[in-house]
Amino acid sequence: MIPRIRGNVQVKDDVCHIPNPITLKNDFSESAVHAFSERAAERGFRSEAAEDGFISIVKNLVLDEEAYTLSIEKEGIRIEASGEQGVIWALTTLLKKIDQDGCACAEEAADEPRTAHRGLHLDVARHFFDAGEVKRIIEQMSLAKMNVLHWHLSDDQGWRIESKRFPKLHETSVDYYTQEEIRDVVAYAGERGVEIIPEIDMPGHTRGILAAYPQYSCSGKKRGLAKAGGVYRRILCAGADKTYDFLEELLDEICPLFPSERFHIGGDEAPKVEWKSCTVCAAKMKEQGITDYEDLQGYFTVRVSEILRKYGKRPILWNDSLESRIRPEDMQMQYWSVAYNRSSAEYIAQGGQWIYSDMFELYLDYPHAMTSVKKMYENQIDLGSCAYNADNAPLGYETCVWTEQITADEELEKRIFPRLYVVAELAWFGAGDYEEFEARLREEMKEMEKRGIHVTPYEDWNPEGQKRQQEASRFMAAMHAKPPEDEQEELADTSEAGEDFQKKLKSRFLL
Ligand code: TNX
Repeated sequence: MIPRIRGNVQVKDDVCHIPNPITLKNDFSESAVHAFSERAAERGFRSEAAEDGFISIVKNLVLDEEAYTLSIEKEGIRIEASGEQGVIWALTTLLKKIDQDGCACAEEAADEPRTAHRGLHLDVARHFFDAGEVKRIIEQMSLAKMNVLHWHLSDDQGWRIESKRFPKLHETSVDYYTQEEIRDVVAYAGERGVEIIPEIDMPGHTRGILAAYPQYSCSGKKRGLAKAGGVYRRILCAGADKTYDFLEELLDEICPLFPSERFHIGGDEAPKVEWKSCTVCAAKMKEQGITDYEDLQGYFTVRVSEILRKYGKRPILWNDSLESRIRPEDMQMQYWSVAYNRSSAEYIAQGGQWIYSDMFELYLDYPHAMTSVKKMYENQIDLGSCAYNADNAPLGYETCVWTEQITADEELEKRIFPRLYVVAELAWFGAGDYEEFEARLREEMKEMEKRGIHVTPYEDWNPEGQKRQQEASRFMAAMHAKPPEDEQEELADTSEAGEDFQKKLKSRFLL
């Protein structure tokens, strides 16, 4: 990412000026080259195909999917990769060189990432961010060679996908993406090496769905969208077969919008209060021989996963779901909360696939006072808290931005940048010396600001003393603020989140 290439960089000559127009000889990577042309144009460079192009792209099947080699000489540039993804990263490296000084130093490099999953989770349900803003963020991710955008598209405060079959979903939530916009964002991301994994969170965090179709809750009573953040009692009824019929029809419409082979179905923070007084849930448990409400969630998850499988997709689930022994076989787990440490450690030890997103390490909705640039870098994304086994490393890292308290594009970008680049650096290269990294990061953020992106100013990257204390307390107070009167009885009791969790919260965030 930040002007640095993994592998042996040898400066063989002085400089190589990139000509305008840039000519490319390219046998196999159409979409990577299409995106490159667009991005080069933004920098004032035309590009065209040519038999003896200044840049030649050559297939080399020996290389891994994301690896590439780049050889830069005065006379021309040669890229080798096994497929589109490697070409995208090679061309992205070249773009960065254009950004730095309009020319590239003559060098040879072999580059590849340490980890396969380098993600950003973006919550567009609590507050909505339009397709243009999502694309702006995707472009910055790609420039940092991040490769997954986990798009959190529904929650208690809103549903964000146009649905032709269930139009009340998007009509109730008002702000949403049309299907055409979604296809456009997905294609834009794909050309830039970013896989989009959609998330429809369920059975909890579903007031967005239930505000439009209350018949799929246990009580069937009509209630509006949530007006504040929190964990709500209202969730989908897991006992009723009509819930699954509805989800099947809905997923039949949504799955084809997203080419990814993965689909996130959430599973976090699903209080069982309503299930416990629902006769339909009780009947389903009896029918299935289930005696535990966590296992009813497991049953729900397995049924939804079976639907996904028809579309060639495997489910990803937040680690709360591991509280049930009933699980989809092909799942991947996303670790966010220390509260489910025991079941997570067991799952990991048994060889389950997982993605690391510990809230204390990787949440970008938390202010810099709680998760500073330096702390993120120096912790090197600490895996200690989930008792992971060295033989079973995570697929990679995903940093999350939740938006209960983020309302504007500018604020969103400042939360994400520069910290996304810390994660990108660690996920691609691994850690090194903080001072050296910080110097590069400062340069990179200057480039980013030139592109019109809002970034947290340097003096706020690592708040200390009183400034830190104030910023952290302000955030914690807002997070724990009571919702409006008429919403309070809807909230679930989360005071039993667990001692581990409370301890960690105190030690990390309260001074
Ligand atoms: C927990 S992370 C949540 C989200 C909140 C977030 C706030 C996760 C799976 N659930 O619903 O937005 O904390 O930081």
